[in-house]
Amino acid sequence: MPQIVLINPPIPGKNPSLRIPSLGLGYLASSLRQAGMEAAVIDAAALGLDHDAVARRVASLNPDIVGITATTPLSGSAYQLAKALRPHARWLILGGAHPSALSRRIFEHCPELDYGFRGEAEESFPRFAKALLAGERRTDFPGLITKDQDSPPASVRDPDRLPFPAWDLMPMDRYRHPLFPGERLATVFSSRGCPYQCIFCDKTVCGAKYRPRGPRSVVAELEALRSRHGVTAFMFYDDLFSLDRERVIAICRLILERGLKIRWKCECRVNTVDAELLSWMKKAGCVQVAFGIETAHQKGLDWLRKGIKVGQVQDAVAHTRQAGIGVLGYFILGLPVQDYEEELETVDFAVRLGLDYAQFASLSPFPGTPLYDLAQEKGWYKEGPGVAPEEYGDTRPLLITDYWTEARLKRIMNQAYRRFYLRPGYILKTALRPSGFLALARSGLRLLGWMLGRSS
Ligand code: B12
Ligand code: SF4
Repeated sequence: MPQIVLINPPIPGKNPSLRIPSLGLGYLASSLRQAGMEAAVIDAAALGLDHDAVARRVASLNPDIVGITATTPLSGSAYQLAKALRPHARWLILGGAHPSALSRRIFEHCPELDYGFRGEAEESFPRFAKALLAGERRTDFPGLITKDQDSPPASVRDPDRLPFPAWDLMPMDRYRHPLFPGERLATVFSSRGCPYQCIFCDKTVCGAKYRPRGPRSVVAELEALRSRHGVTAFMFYDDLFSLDRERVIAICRLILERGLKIRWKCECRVNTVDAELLSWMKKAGCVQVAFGIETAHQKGLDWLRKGIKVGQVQDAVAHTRQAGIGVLGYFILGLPVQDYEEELETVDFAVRLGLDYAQFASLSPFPGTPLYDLAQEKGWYKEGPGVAPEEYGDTRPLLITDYWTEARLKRIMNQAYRRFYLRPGYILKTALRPSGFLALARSGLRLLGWMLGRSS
């Protein structure tokens, strides 16, 4: 019987199109195991379990410690789970982006919790868990928060020293992503931290210090996932995968040298890619790069402290397309320095760039970000149901100004998705892709449902 059960909480609103492994729980489970403890993982989101079903599983496992992970959008679900699990665990602990940002305030929202953890917990949490199980009552562990003790977030100095995530404890057959239909997939962190300072970014878990892993270790992890778990599709979710271009080229070279037949996607900043790097990435199996483009306007980019120029966006997208790699653009709408017309220009910019996919999000002041402090100061902060399609849960923070009311935000989000996805040229292009028609039909139906059901 495991002493410790780690849980990714249920996602309210059934059957999301993405099911992504909780890499943090995989890392924690392998670190606990390395420290000589037995752990189990219940990925309720991936398994489609509700809170009662998780409670029943936990009761049957009878662990001493239950650890729950939570981002802010899933904090409501995590708190509900903590309540349901209270009778079944000696100690209930919350970790992840939400407690990392909120610190001791989690206990106001959820008094059922015994402890919280801030930051990267692979080194500190196993030491704490061992002490708890041994009956010690020490609290001097980096990142540990108690009802009367705060702590700065814990950090892992050298991520290469960590054991690979415990994939054998995760439901690998449940994960899916529309980019890789029918393939087994995994997420990978090949570096941690990012030195940039985008105003909307929560860096309370991984921080500003860039800590790359060595190419050999990264490719060994890919190989292990391929050979032991049949994974052929990988998603690099590093904060800033392409900060060091030589390192990325070295990873690509190794993938090619080892003859690893895989497909992968990654997230890059537009100012860190060039034609040569992208051609290496393509050769090594990269099928999609996601860029945080955010807006079409330089004044908006500057206000977001994005540290990029509009011209860099155009170059990066053009080079990526020339390399034969698909491009996903992330955009933010509802900037206080831009009006409705200007946001529509952002949508038109997304169309002109020739992106394969675009994701539009409303500007959200997540706790732990500089934007959160600004929103509090200006009275712009509001918690509410999300205003975009496919948003899970209901705890998304919104930035509401006199101009950007919820109704106006909903209208721009609705129009953005319709304008980008429901144009004939896009529909034709997507329908002609292999498996494109099916994907299009699915996303079209979802979009239609959202527009009929939720638009104002
Ligand atoms: C992959 C990813 C996703 C994936 C899936 C998330 C998943 N299942 O893990 C997808 C694409 C679905 C996604 C979506 C969104 N995401 Co996201 N995502 C990420 C990303 C890039 C990587 C997550 C990861 O694997 N991290 C690596 C591991 C090692 O870190 P970790 O999971 O946090 O776990 C560590 C610690 O937190 C801690 N820990 C975690 N759990 C526990 C539990 C216990 C008991 C303990 C002790 C410790 C502990 O220890 C772990 C090991 O060090 C992060 C950025 C980042 N740097 O983490 C953003 C991030 C988590 N996402 C974020 C956001 C805002 C979103 C969206 C709202 C974006 C949007 N479209 O608007 C949605 C909402 C998703 C949702 N419902 O929660 C924010 C969250 C901010 C916040 N305060 O909640 C982040 C931090 C990005 C950022 N820098 O602002 N995301
Ligand atoms: S959004 Fe990306 S580039 Fe900006 S600070 Fe966050 S991780 Fe770094």
